[in-house]
Amino acid sequence: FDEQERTVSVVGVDFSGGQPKAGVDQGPFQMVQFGVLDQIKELGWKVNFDGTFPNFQKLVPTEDPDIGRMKKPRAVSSVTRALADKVRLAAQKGHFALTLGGDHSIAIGTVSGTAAVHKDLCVIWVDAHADINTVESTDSGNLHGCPVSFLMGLNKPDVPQFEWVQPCLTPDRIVYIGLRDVDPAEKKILKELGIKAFSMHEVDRYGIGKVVDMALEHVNPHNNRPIHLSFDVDALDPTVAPATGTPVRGGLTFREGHYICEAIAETGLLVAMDMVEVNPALGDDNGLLQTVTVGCSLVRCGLGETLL
Ligand code: HAR
Ligand code: MN
Ligand code: MN
Ligand code: MN
Repeated sequence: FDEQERTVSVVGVDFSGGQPKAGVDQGPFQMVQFGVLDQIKELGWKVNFDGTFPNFQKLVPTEDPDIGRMKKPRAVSSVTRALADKVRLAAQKGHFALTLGGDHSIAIGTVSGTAAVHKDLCVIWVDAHADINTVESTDSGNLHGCPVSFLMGLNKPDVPQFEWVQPCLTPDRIVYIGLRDVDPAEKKILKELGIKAFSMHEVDRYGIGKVVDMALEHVNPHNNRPIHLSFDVDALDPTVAPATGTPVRGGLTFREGHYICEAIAETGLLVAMDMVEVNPALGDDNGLLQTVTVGCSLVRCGLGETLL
């Protein structure tokens, strides 16, 4: 990014329809209230924030019965479609696209938006979960467990509500870090497509430094692809980020999470970041503060905050 381009477009997605727990739609308010926008400005970025809430809630239809196993398909579709447009416009201006969620179904929109502009995009998905269930394989029907299948075009025939989604990700251009709760059907998909994943087992074995090196080497072998970092706060251990809808024990430490963001920022190739699944309604006040704080500091690291 040159001087003029150091602008972040921040989109707050007040949306929870990709999963059943209320409150995750308040994640963006909380992070903004905690001061994330000023913190980003202090790092030297210009901040472009459309703070008119409700931003996306107003797109949620009142009637949205299940289609097959899918829950709230119309809501997820219309919100992610509008979000994709916003993110695409930001990327077209050369801005860094920062999206504050919201549940992880919104990545259907964010990755679609950046991929429409950055043709050679690769994605680093930091999560306890693989979020690659298809509309057939999902047990829960919660679409936050499915975004990657839409982005890769794995749902055939096309689900009419999501026909607008252009398959924009190939198996070699996504890599996971932090997995520890992957459904059997998802394991099968990952294996069959040869998708690279560094689970917590690999983080233990190699250490986070080596894991991030290997992840980048896999997804960006020539260091020339723009990177989209989709960070689900539940990748962190629940002791570090308790206020989230589907916490899983044995996650990334505070430093491991931050190291991932720092090292990716250091490549100079990061063009977009999602911070999702911060749910202020879950847990006690301390857990809430802890989770919102860590969400904001991960964002700052992604935007180049360094220790020294
Ligand atoms: N794999 C399970 C499902 O499909 C759980 C998915 C999700 N939770 C998340 N996504 N927070 O990362 O329902
Ligand atoms: Mn997720
Ligand atoms: Mn998750
Ligand atoms: Mn399609």
